[in-house]
Amino acid sequence: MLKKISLIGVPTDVGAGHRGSSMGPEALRVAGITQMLERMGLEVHDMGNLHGPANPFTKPVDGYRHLEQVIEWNQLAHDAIYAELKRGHMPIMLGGDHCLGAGSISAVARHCREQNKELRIIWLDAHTDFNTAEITPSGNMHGMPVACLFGHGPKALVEMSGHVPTLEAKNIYQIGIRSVDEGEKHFIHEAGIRVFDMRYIDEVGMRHTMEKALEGLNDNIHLHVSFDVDFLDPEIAPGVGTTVRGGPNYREAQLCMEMIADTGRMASLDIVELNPALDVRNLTANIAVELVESLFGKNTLVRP
Ligand code: 5AB
Ligand code: MN
Ligand code: MN
Ligand code: MN
Repeated sequence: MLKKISLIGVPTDVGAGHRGSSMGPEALRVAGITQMLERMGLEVHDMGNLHGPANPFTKPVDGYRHLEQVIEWNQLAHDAIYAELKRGHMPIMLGGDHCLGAGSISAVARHCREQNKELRIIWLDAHTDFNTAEITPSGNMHGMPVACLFGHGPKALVEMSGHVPTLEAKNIYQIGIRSVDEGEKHFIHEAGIRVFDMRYIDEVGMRHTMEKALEGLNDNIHLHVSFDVDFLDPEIAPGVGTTVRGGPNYREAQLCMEMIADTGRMASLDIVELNPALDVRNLTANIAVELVESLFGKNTLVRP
């Protein structure tokens, strides 16, 4: 694991239906993300927040809400993350809504291609985020980043990594899924994405699920975690715009993070969709920071 961390705040909610995830970066800082990482022995560079367009809060046009602003924020995130990877730092994107997954992951993919590395994405989310302008029920672009990475979406986002499509089915595992729109179902199936939904986790448990998702990792694989906070059950994480009942509980989420930590291979991370305007005393931000602590190996004991 890289020892130098760069925190990149991307304070926007242009891709979401609710206002407020733009306050996510600051809430994570208030919850002590920097101090926690330093306690874990890491060198932390807080790059501050990126500056982009305001949220016009207008209606969707041709299936996209705030397309222009979404593209601009994604380009900013892409450039910042790519620059940190290039200088050997591990970027942690503090979102911001999940439309930023397109910018972030396209930067990671571009870096991997240059380094001749394979990419594996662990997508932790209640949603598959595989909508397009044609099938979206909302026009909100935080429901579209995975489709963009698979080559379906606005040209500027689809082409951001310099290679279309940015991802193929072999590059991504989705975990915790429990809300998929009708149109997305067909599309996800067609794309062949491995989706470990809550039904699967109920049936076989988080341990087996993560064993599958992390199987076959080696030195040549860059592991990226895209952590949409609505992955968590809303009972423990109410501070998100799109809550869906029946997510992983505290211990299941911890186990998920601990098993990722055990691989020692996480090389970039997004923390997205935290909405402080909907939170209770910064509870969700605190839980997110605790889980990220586990992601960095807090509970990894030297076993006999
Ligand atoms: B999130 C929904 N599928 O497209 C849509 O939180 C919700 O980044 C998207 O996963 C949720 O509007 C996007 C209904
Ligand atoms: Mn998401
Ligand atoms: Mn989600
Ligand atoms: Mn959401």
